Amino acid sequence: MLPNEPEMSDPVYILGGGSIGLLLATRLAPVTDIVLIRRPGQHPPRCQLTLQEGELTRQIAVAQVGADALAEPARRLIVCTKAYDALAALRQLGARLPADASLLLMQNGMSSQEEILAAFPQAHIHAASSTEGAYRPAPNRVVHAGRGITRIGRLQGQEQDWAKLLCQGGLASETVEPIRWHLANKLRVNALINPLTVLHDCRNGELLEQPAARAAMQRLGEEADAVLAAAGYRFADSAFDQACAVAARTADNISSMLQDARAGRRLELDAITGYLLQLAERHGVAAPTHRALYQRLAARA
Ligand code: KPL
Repeated sequence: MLPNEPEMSDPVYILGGGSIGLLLATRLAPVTDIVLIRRPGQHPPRCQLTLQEGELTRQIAVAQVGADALAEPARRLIVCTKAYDALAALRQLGARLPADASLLLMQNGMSSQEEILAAFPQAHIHAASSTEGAYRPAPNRVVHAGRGITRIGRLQGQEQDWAKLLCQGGLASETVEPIRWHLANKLRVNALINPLTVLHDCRNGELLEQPAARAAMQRLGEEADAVLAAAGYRFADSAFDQACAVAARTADNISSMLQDARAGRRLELDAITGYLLQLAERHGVAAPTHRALYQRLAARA
């Protein structure tokens, strides 16, 4: 083992107590030592979390600490904040985040991963693209609404078997290569579905039924195909076909962006549409429909 390499006996810290943070905390606590890092402030040393899946409900006790009160270095850390909070939340850990920590990034979109790679050049960084469906109806309660798969791959540093850990916790997970392709594949789906569900205030499946929404999805798809192809990504299907398939499969879902909009939270617009627009600019490809949608939703926020 290298001098500061994390040991499997190091606790796994989970940064962020949103739906994915609570899902991972409740699934992993029975198989490893977990510490949930909450917002700065006073928190009792343990919390009782409730995990609900269908009719089944389980109570799981998990250690917790405020981000400003961490006593030990977080050598293995799963980052579960919103994309726009991820870098600031990591910086807030200060000296409690060793330079060579092992990080697993769970964020949507593709912008926060790039920022974190640049800010922590010595860290061992993996990213995940997950299709698990979860929501948090109360601060200590998570509903595992839809089983999915979490694909994990290395972005920088040494390989770590995060997928094995998730599998031990009962979550389907696999190691993939290259993870950037999987992130881009999810990005194109999110860029076609999520902002439109906010604009039309509708469930994913309704996008397929409303002619105006479907036509917008098609235009967004053509632009996304051109941008991602210019950036070097190759896919067997079009963004439109892929997004239609996902919208049909998740027809009853309220997209994560619409959930944020309804709860009055900031939208992950920069990480998704904003990132696609950055790529478009970098490669000189026009993406007027994405730009108009970005401007409309940014103004609304
Ligand atoms: O990832 C999603 C999201 O809501 O963010 C989709 C795939 C659109 C499912 O709702």
